[in-house]
Amino acid sequence: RLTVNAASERSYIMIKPDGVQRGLVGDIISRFERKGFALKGLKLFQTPQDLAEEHYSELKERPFFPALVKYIVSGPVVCMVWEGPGVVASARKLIGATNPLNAEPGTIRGDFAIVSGRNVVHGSDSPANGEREIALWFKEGELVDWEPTVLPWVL
Ligand code: RTP
Ligand code: MG
Repeated sequence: RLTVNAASERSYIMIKPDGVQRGLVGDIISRFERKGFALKGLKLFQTPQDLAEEHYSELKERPFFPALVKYIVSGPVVCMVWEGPGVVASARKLIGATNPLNAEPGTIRGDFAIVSGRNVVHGSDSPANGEREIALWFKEGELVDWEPTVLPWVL
């Protein structure tokens, strides 16, 4: 089990295969960096079927579940852990609505996507799910325990 600093909050953010294929990795990472959150984990990863199914297990009865899993395993993803106060809800705002047609311009999905089935990025929907997903996608030792020295200028 990965350790957590009780004072901090973490979110699992993932650039989905379409985001990688379309060359949006740098832009997406840049948005979280500029906001001021701290990057604690980062890797390019080919998702196995069972991990994709486990990640979205809450949706397994939904009609789109098979297509969703097929989408997530269709190419490499970028797995990230971002940390900071309120990062889970804030990341969801930066990402925008699930259906990109409802996502505001200025959000990632609002700027880059059209349909829910190709919505470029994932963000945890609660701090508890954030920790669940981090434990699912990262092994012990893959996360780096560091504090950015810029923090006094942000927090
Ligand atoms: P995510 O988990 O990927 O961050 O997305 P979310 O919270 O905004 O939406 P969620 O309800 O968790 O759904 C997970 C992903 O399933 C696909 N989806 N397709 N065709 C559809 O109606 C539909 N609904 C959801 C999307 O890729 C969504 O991000
Ligand atoms: Mg979700």
